[in-house]
Amino acid sequence: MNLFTDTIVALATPPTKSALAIIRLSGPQTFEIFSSIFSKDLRGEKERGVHLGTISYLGEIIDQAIVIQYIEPKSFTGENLLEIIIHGSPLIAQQLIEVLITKGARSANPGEFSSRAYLNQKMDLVQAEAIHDVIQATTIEAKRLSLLSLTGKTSEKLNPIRQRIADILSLIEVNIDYPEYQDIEQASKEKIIHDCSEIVDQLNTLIIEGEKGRLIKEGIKVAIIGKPNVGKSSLLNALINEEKAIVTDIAGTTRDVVEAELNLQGVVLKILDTAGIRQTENRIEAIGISKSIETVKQADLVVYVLDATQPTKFENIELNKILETKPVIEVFNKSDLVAKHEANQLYISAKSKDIQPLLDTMIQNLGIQEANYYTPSFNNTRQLASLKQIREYLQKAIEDAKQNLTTDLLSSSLQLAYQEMIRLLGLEGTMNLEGEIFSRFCIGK
Ligand SMILES: Nc1nc2c(ncn2[C@@H]2O[C@H](COP(=O)(O)OP(=O)(O)O)[C@@H](O)[C@H]2O)c(=O)[nH]1
Ligand SMILES: [Mg+2]
Repeated sequence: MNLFTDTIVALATPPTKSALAIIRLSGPQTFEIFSSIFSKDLRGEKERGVHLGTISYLGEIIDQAIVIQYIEPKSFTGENLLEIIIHGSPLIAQQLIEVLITKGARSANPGEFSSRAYLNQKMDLVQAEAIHDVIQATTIEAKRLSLLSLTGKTSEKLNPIRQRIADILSLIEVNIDYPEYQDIEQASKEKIIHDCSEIVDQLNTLIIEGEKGRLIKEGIKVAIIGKPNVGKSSLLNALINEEKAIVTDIAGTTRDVVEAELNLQGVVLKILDTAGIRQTENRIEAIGISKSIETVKQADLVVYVLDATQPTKFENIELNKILETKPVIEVFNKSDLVAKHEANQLYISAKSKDIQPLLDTMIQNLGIQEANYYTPSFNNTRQLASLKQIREYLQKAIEDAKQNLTTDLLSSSLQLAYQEMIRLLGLEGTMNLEGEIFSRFCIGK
């Protein structure tokens, strides 16, 4: 079953001094290569096991090691695989890898163990992508979502949809290929419209869940903007509870964008404090202001700070245009200085760190519910683009059915939807439409 004829080796742990290090060796010659330098012959083993022994080469002991032996196909890569646990010295690791290469292994490329796992069908593409995400996650919530994908829970969510598309397609195929079988339900256009619409609804849900998952996984950029001296830098400091940005009563103090990170209920917010917007003759300040505008362009969410004692907005045509395209939260700062609060306005005092109303609004704005932290979701750009593509094919099928076009045409849109679903999971080589359709009908000859 194995696709690869070469055996690869790599250090699986960081190349620094530590208690232990792990070297992975995978491929058809794994046991042969390793047994030639190990005190125990692992070639005849039939079961997964752990072995303690000595590794030596040309009369020199390299290290004492514990070796976990995995026998194909029951391993991460689906191949014969060893995880060699040695003492955590970069020198030993280097020496051992060199000897393994001398003995016939090849240095693995980045991600090659995972790609072998995928190509040997130990996991689909969504699972393979999640390995990287699990390692990269900086919050428990992001890690949890990635683990759901890694264990296949996300991929499973496509099964019912895929089967339904195949159901509709088989119905159409049967009607095209075997018109004489009267007892088989006629694939009426109404039924196609009805079923496809239901699938589109399910896809909509998956897409919304995926977008939320993406926020949890990747975080969002929040730009704090406003006129000079309204308290933007004070707000950044209050948000992260640290005196990171310089706060003064001199307008025009902040000139470069100041960044800080905040974990807001599991979502990483990258907060960007910007230079206040106003007309200025000062060249350095002017550069700061154009940087503010660039920052707003990149932001996913904008917090527009106004001074509650004189809540006037800045005039900047370019920036105002950009703001029309962004979610903006308007907030009145320095609430401690005003007695009267306008209705329906958000009041905070950055100076006294009284900013809870803003935090609540930000959470609302993200639209993330408790359930999103536990819902498996297709949450990277590739996966979301693929879901949207599937939805587009189905919408096309619905449109064509409504216009009473031929079932051939509907069939081709649905087939494209099905293929895209397989592409999303990266299962092009293993799954095919014909197999799925014709396995469900027993039509005789
Ligand atoms: N009373 C009061 N003063 C504030 C508040 N927030 C900021 N300030 C003051 O307003 C001035 C400008 O603050 P700063 O954060 O530098 O404003 P920025 O120019 O918008 O970044 C400073 O003197 C702050 O102490 C607030 O909530 N209440
Ligand atoms: Mg400032």
